[in-house]
Amino acid sequence: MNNFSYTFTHAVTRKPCAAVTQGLRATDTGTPNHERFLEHHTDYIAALESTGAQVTVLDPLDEFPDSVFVEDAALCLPEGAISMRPGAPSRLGESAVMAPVLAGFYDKVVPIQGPGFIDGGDILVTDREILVGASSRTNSAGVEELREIVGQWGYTVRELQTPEGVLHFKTDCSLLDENTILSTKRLAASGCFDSYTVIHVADGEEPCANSIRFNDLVVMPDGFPKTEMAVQKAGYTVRKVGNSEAAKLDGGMSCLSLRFSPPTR
Ligand code: CIR
Repeated sequence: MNNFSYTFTHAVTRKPCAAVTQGLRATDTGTPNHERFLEHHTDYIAALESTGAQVTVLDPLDEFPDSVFVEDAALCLPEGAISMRPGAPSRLGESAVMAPVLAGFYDKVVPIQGPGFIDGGDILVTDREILVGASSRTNSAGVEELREIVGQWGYTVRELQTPEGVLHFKTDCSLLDENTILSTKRLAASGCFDSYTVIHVADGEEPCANSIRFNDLVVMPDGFPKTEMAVQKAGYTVRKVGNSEAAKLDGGMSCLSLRFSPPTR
């Protein structure tokens, strides 16, 4: 396996803290149940570990209610890690907590210094480019700073628009392999994936667009049978994980981990 955008030796996760009940949400559909969230989180870690990856599980961090959503604090590439600058004021400090963890794996952890903002959830890395959706959390200044950093490593960054009312770019899409993207129809309609093969999420099943390809598995939230069948039919092995509690906070499968293969040193 050598496709860096979906084969990984490592993942970092953080257990949901008790204060996760206070996490950010666009619409209040109920308070997440902490116990159930922990159960789902344990299942999620087991799914990642079942592929042979080494999964780091960080302690809960009550000072940051949304800290279970580790993806937003960093971007991990083979060349180095980049510490993000999250656009929600209550989450800004999460990257400073994540950076030393990543320094355990990487020689280089480069910070986005601002004034722009950028969340990891708005970044989709494929084998040929890095797509970033401007959103309520990510602005063009943040994208530009990312472009400067990863440009030195040979990456091309394409700035796109996250659909109105959608939290993050990857709320609506996932990479399934180097050429295939699972996407909501509303996002794919913008033409942003025209050079890729697109599998559309079934109507009414939009929340499962936030899935992840992790080694041999596509990890999907439970409860979206039509899309699950379409993904299976396309030849992928699907592993379902409960996501009812994270979904109350607009979170899905990608948000719960940083996935990477650190350089050997
Ligand atoms: C937030 O609003 O920031 C959290 N409640 C959810 C973050 C989800 N993260 C992601 O999509 N990468």
